Amino acid sequence: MITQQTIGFSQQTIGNQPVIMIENQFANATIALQGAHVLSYQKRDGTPLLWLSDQAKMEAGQAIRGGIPLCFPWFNKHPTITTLPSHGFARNLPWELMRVDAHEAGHKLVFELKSDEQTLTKWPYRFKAQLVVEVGEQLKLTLKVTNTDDKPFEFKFAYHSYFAIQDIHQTQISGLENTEFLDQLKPELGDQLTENDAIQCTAETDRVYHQAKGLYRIVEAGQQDILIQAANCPDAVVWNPWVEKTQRLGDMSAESWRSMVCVECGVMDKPHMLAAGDMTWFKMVLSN
Ligand code: TA6
Repeated sequence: MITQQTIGFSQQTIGNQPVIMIENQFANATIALQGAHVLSYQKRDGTPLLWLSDQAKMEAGQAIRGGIPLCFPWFNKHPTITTLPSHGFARNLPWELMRVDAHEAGHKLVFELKSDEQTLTKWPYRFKAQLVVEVGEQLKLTLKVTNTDDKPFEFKFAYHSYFAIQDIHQTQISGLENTEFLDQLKPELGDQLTENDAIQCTAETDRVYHQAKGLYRIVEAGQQDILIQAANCPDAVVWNPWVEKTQRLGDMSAESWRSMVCVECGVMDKPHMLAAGDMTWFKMVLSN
């Protein structure tokens, strides 16, 4: 039940985007209704967990650069229809806020997106997607996908998380050592590349890891580690656009690649098959 009386919950707008502001004894968070998109999370006496571009477009229907975009029901380009938006349509559509509950561990919000005539023209399957966001000592996201159609479908998704760092040159990502990956910048090398050291970005980095372990750490000298737990997400992506791609993107300031890194979790390699009437879920827990 959504009532303004729910302590620590308020509705505002940023640019032209309606957002939910959460403030409790553990942390503050901001979530845009479009895409059920977590824009910010910061623990009391902590530092911002997520990076949000100072040039993010806050306009209805436009992808927001930063926070945790939810890519669904495909990842990267649509497999066959090039005119469709990259990373699916879920992040560009308004989700419905179904519930906000305040309890001893923080706030729990339930957002919902259901198929309709518009989505069916882009993806011919009936579905219900729910994103449960828990704002407490940790930030927890659980995506639940239900196949409400009478036929099976395959989907991909990503928690496309942009993390706030001080300096990419001082940052390493551990947890993906010896895990096979596809370098999206050199696809000709195939998807069985591996490295046995922690990742240090020294140029544009765009890697899709499969059969990943679901426990990753962003480590930067002098900063609190960022811990990413996503046990039932089979794949991971590490992305930093570096100089040239940043200039091409149009919603990132020139030097901002230095203070962000994406470590994404989800189903980005082989699609997940969901039988008619079935439901599946994927949980990610973030902390810093
Ligand atoms: O997850 C990495 C990636 O697929 C990159 O290739 C880059 O395209 C990035 O996502 C951002 O995509 P977007 O559509 O949000 O600009």
